[in-house]
Amino acid sequence: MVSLVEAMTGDFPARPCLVLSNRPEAAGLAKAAAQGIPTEVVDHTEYEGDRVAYDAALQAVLERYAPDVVCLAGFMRILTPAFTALWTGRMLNIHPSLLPKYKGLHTHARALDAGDTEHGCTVHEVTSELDGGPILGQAKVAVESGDTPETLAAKVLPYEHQLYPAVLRRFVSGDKTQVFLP
Ligand code: NHR
Repeated sequence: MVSLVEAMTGDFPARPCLVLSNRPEAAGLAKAAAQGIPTEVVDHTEYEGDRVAYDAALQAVLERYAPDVVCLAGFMRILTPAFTALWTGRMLNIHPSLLPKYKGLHTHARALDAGDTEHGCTVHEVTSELDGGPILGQAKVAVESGDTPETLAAKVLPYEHQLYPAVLRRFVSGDKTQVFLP
């Protein structure tokens, strides 16, 4: 999130209008506020597992800020099909694997367990299919002997910070061709 916000200056064809979290304690909220960006929280624990009601509350907040594009960045609540349908073609996510490999959680451990020699991250459009929307960009890293889920996560993270702004820049310019890094 911070990498996206920091990229959105000068000739970047977008500006941040809101940082929204499901967790009141999320560190990103204070970081966004420090940059002068409005913040909101919609706390999923107040919805007792009612995902439809939760997503309706998210939508109500988003409508007040009227973003053109929503970027998920570490947002860990599965979104309902009714909600994703409202944002088709306008919502992106960054996922820590080379999709279509390892949709869902614990991606670094799964890449290691599979003996993969390369791993990375993917920016994709969000659809009702979890981590299954159109791929907009990927960055690859080599898996080395001795890597653990933690070292692999630390290797992928800087690429996430590079890839997401690069994809967003292209995407908001109307260009959906894929970005590949390095
Ligand atoms: N929602 C839809 N409909 N489609 C996608 O592609 C989505 C999505 C919501 C989040 C991010 C994704 C990731 O980058 C994302 C993509 C959370 C889970 C998950 O299992 C899975 C994938 C992603 C994010 N969430 C659990 C849940 O019950 C909670 C897990 C937790 O709190 O740690 O929502 O990986």
